[in-house]
This record gives sequence, structure tokens and C-alpha cells, in this order.
Amino acid sequence: WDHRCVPVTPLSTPDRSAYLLAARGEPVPHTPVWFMRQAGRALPEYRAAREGITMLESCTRPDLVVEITLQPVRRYGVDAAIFFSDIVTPLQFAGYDIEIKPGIGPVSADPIRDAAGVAAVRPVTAADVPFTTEAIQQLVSELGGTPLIGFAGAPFTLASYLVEGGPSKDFAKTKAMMHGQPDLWHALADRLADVAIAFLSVQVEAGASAIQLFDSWAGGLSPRDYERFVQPHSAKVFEAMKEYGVPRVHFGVNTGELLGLMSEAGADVVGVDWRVPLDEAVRRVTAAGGAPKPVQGNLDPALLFTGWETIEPEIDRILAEGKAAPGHIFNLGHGVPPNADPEVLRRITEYVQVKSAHVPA
Ligand code: 1CP
Repeated sequence: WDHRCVPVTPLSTPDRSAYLLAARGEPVPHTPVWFMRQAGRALPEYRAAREGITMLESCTRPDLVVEITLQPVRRYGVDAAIFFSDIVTPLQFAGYDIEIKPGIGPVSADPIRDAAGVAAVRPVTAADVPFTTEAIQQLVSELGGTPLIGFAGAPFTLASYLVEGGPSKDFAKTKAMMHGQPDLWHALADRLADVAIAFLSVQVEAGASAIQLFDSWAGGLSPRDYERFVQPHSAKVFEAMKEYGVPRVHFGVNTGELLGLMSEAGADVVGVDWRVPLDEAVRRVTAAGGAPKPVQGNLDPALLFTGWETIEPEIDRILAEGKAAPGHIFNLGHGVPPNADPEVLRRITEYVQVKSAHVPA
């Protein structure tokens, strides 16, 4: 694919931003770059803003959501902002008892094991989250030409926290429910699809330019189990979001064996972790017979802790491999680690933007 030249023009709306052009597979002024979990503990200004404030409270205060979402845009000059929230916050807003424990993640004291547990899960509505709508409207106005990405947790990854009761390595209880009580599993996953649809809709209706559905832990599943127990529910989310016409991005870790199926679920852009080169990812996405799609990724976050002499050739390789796709959004293969050096992320952003820039003739 030839990422042809387009003139760089001042932007006041995100419509012609590098991020949205790449997500639509159109010619870009430069390869856009942003980082998953770009807002967060790696930034001293984030730690200061969050001091003494719980995650839940910070997500209900528009002033804090706006400030924290903008911090990485200011510091790194990234091509997109991602709405500051968490995958479990819509459940919290809907009154579900799940806590985000510092240094651990989402923890539920009363994991879901039966139909009564499933019944306690209900999607948020715009009326439950006026602060979300307010924060996004304000962000969109402050961001100008920089797009805001809305996001939600995919049914499997959300379910893993609710069924296991917290972060898990093997998802044993979640898999036991899938195989041992498939009706209960499907009822839970269907409700979680509705949670994702509701939260994503609120974000897009308030002005988010794109959505990303995080199925971070789907890579723990075999393709067979993914197809049977997970894909229909994620597909429901993508199908429901289609009417908005915004790019729909799908990402998970360790999903090399699932890239075709995750693409087929309805993604417009396929997120790739560091394990599969982007050109190979494009082959896997198209192997099922579909058209090639834009990809997002995929610098190994561990390399942030090496020297620039290691990072630079890795970026060059990723930019070259990304040319195999009709669009490439540069990102890490997973989230920014909390102990990453912000200066390294700033330098990566600038390098990608300059190195990939097309100078108008
Ligand atoms: O850039 C940003 O604005 C960050 C916003 C953001 C996002 C996109 C947060 C804030 N969480 C998420 C998504 C999220 N949350 C995912 C999908 C992305 C990914 O794979 O990284 C997942 C799996 C979670 C669950 C979660 N929440 C974890 C991981 C736990 C595990 O299983 O290993 C953790 C540590 C949290 C808490 C959390 N979410 C966000 C922040 C800043 C934090 C830290 C808590 C705090 O500061 O109190």
C-alpha cells in the first residue's frame, strides 16, 4: 500500500486528523501515534491530580476527567486522546459493587456464579452519567482537531473480572462457567455487551470520534472457544455501534491466533500486540477472505526500558511493516507501564510523526 501524500492543513475538527484518516484507510500526512493507557501513573501530573481521590470519584468529576485526558496530549503531542475512565466504571455508575484497588485493578467481593449475580448487572444510561456527557463535550471542544477515542471493555474481559472476582492469569472460573453453565455464561456476556453498547453510545453521542473495544484478555482462549463463547457477544457490540459511522477498533493481548476472528467480529481497525508483526497481522486478518484492514500497534512496552538505540530501529521496522495495511496507527503492543519514562514516550511520538511525514510536493 502506498500511503500517498496529502497536504498538512490546520485542523479545527478531527474529521481530517491523521488518526481518523488512518482508521478509515485514507492517505495520511503522517502515521498517527497514541499510547494505550497514556493517561496514568507514568505521568507526575497524573499522580498529582489523583492524590487522595479514588478512581471512581475521579471518573465522576468532569474537571478531573478533562484534565487527566488532556495531560498526555500536552506532554507527548499524541494524535489522539482517550477518554479517562476504566472498563469497569460503567458497572460502578450503574450501582454494581466492584472496586478498583490501587496497584491491583478491578476487584469484586461477590463474584458472579449464578443467575441472581447476572441479574445484578445493568447497563448505564445517559441519565446515570451526566458527568460523562459533560466531560466529553468539554474535551471535544478543548481538543479541537485532535480526536477523542471512546472505549469500553468487551464482554469476555469484563466477565473475567466479575466471575473471577479480580485479575486472573488462567480464567479458570470463567472458562468453567462457559463450558459447565453455557446458558448462564451467554446471559452474562449478553448483558455485558449491553453495558458496552450503552457506555460507548453515551461517549459517541457526546462527541467521541472513534471507539475502541478492549478484549485485553481474550488471548487466553482457544479460537474454538472464542468463536463459540465470545465472538457473538463482541459482534453484537460492533453491530450496534455501526449506525454511528465512527471507526471501531478492537484490541486484545496475545491474540495472534484470534486476529481473524476478532476482525470478523466487526472491527474496522485491528489492534495487534508485539507478538505478531503488522504485515503478518494483515495476512491473518485477510486469510478468512475479507479485505485488508487498518491495523494499530505494536511496539513492545518492555522496550521502553531499553535505550534509544534499541527503540529507534524497532520503530523503523514497525513503520515499514505497517505499510502492508491500508492504514497504520502507531501504538504500543499493550498499555504504558506505570514506571515508564514520559520522556521516552514523548521522543517516540515525535520520531514517528517526523519519520513517517509525507512532505507535500
Ligand atoms: O490513557 C488513559 O486515559 C487510561 C484510561 C484507562 C483505560 C483505557 C484506564 C484507567 N483503564 C483503561 C482500560 C482497562 N482497564 C483495561 C483495558 C486496557 C488494557 O488492557 O490495559 C483493562 C484490562 C482494565 C482493568 C484494570 N483497571 C487494570 C488491569 C488489572 C489486571 O487485570 O491486570 C487496572 C490496574 C485498572 C485500574 C486503572 N484503570 C485506569 C487507571 C489509571 C488505573 C489505575 C488505578 C488508579 O490509578 O487508582
